[in-house]
Amino acid sequence: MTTTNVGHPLDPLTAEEIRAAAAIVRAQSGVTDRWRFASIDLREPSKQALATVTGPGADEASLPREAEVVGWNRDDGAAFKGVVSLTDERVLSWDPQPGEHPAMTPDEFHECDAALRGDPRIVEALARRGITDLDLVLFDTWAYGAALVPEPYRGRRIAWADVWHRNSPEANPYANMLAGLHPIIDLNTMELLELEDRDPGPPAQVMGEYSPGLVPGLQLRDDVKPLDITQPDGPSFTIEGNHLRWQRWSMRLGFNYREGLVIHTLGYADAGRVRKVAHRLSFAEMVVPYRDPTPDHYRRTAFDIGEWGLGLMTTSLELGCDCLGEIAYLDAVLHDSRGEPYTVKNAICIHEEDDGVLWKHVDDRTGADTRRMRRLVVSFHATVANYEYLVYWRFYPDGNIQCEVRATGIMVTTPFAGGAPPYGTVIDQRTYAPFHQHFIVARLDLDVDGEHNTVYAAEASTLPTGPDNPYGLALVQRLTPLRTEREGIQDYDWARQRTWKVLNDNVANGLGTPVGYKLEASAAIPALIDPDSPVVRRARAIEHTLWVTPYSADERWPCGEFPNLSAYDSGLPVWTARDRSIENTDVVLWYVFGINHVTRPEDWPVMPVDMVSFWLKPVGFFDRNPTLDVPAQPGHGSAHHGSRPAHPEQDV
Ligand SMILES: [Cu+2]
Repeated sequence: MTTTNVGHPLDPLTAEEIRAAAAIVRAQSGVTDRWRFASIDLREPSKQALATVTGPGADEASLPREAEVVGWNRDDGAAFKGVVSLTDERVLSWDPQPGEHPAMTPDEFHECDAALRGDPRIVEALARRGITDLDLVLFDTWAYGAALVPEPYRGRRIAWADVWHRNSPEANPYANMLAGLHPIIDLNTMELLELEDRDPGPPAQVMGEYSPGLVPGLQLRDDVKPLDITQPDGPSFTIEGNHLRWQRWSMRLGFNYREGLVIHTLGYADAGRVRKVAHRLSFAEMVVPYRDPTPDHYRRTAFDIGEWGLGLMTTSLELGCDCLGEIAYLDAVLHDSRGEPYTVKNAICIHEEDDGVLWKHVDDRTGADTRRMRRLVVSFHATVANYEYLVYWRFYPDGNIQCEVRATGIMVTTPFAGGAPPYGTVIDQRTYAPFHQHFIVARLDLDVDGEHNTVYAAEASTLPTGPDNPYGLALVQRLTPLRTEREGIQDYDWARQRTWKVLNDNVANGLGTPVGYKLEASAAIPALIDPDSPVVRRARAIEHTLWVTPYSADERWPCGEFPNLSAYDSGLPVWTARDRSIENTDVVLWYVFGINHVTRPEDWPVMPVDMVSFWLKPVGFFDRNPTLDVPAQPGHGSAHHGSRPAHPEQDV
């Protein structure tokens, strides 16, 4: 599979471009070695600019390349954000961000670990717990919310850490939390400000190992035979640069430090013409509050995208992809806090899967007609310290899109003395795993057959029994247009089976009704948190299932651009307070879904994946089932005519 770079304006920054952007702000904006770069990322061209280069005959490489740069000075903590023209080698803007703390960087995580293990107060606290081999200790740094920062450190770039101890060099680093032991660190000076050191009680003897060699008495199953997928003629997709095509689908793949994978310019070819479905799909935030008020956990509220970056946490699938069949990979280019680029090999996986039956009917006279489903899967895996998020965007031949997240990895667990706390599940000897939630905010910039769309709440409604409905059977669907941002704030409603239709009222299908896609509200979870709690003040976005905003290039981060050490949510609640019109315009849907993780013994010591997903499905986008042209399996499945060739693939 060749992946030559064709230089499209939506391609992520190259290593050379990242290095150039850092050099330009150093030379022109007084950025010194005392600074860190939180992010150097492509400033994506506007929709209008893109439209000028994607038409027939347009030169796609002709748009100016720009980088968005965020950095701060470690000496005074002052943060700046700017735009750099890579084409003109010039800083276009460089603006102070007073009071803001850019996202945590992996460099700080590692430097923090190094600083802590060299601190005599830590060494002494560990020795008192009988731990003298510091190679067996892991310092796991977490970010703070502003309201929980101890008074003397307000305004500083601080973090707190857990300390973990493993039983042997190869053992699970997250098996034994040293409860009660929490350093508080200034990340700019790497100074240990405070060491919380409470008496943890006697240590618990847990079996926290999952690697077979470390699990006592484990017999591997011996009845698992090989299951191989062979694609002798290769996969059915093609990828040129970042442009991916499969059956009728086409899209561009992007990637950045924060969202990880981005799906750009998604279209479906229908009768030889590419019909737009979405301009851009990504995850814009993930909020993980632990629901345990005890001293070890009360400040554990991770913003895995805004504080840490799902892109930065993305792991190379060289390390284990476990997709079967013919796979293509794309690398990702990121950078460290000095602005030095590095490559994550095989960051994005592209492959095709069999998925059972697509459609079927058995006719008395003519027998069975069956077509098999396949799906194109574009995925990436992020390891956020102890936890893994596996993200799969799946595209189906019938126009369906499924976004699935699998949560796995190792739960945070803590030993307890006395009775088990009610805020978690006991999973091992005197050890519990606190309840927590994973809220993911998907940013869905749908453009169904064009930019002018309206979102409708669609609800099932029963009619009263009466002369027209004598048996009480009548069920109708009510569509309510969401006309303003305030109306666009929606909650899932099981009793009414609420879904949301994104219709283009300006384009009719062959039946005379508007073309559309619907968002099926699966995996929606309620916030279940006091609205006045500090984490909700920082993440108002999680209080509702859906938000709808008119497209604005600068509105990208639902909990604010800088959630690290934030006090309030400066994203969705602030934008939507303007109550702008969202009718027949370019709308963006912000869908909040996730896992209310009531921990189980079976999730320990490594969690079998928990899967949640939502779907986008065509509703009247096509006039009928668009997959009648899917060929039967050779030698199977079409009782009428055997296996006929499909329509020749339209080149789009
Ligand atoms: Cu969980």
